[in-house]
Amino acid sequence: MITNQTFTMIKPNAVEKGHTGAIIDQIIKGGYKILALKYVWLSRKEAEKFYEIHKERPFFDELVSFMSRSPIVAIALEKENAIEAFREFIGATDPSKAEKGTIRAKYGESVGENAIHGSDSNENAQKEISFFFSGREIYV
Ligand code: IDP
Ligand code: MG
Repeated sequence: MITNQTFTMIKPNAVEKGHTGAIIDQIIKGGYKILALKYVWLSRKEAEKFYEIHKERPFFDELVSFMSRSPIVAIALEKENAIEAFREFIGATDPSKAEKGTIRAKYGESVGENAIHGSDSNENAQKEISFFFSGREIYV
């Protein structure tokens, strides 16, 4: 099991507002190594597929509409204990509850438009990385 990799997306609201560079800078300065990176406009179908695990949640439709409204930046990352470390690094799902200085506290606008994604398990991280990148595109 790979435990030193995670997956992130800079979400549409943060890309739209021009925060891509600042967020990538914060991630690199936080000690994460970029293994792969891509600028992508997800179709509605692709967003539905990516968030399949949330399809029964009441906010699924809102989430899919949001994530497919404009481009995102998909990034595979490496760090020791990557999953837990990165979720702490980005802050709580609800930006108003995220610790000061975290990416979600700085750039999140609401619980839905919370600026950035972070994988929640090693298994999901590998699925999410494979969703966006072929083996050829990952520089481990
Ligand atoms: P996480 O991204 O912190 O792991 P999850 O509960 O897995 O949070 O939810 C996935 C994504 O769905 C969130 O990052 C957020 O964009 C969106 N979301 C979560 N809860 C709500 C909600 O109550 N309303 C709208 N969107 C939500
Ligand atoms: Mg989650």
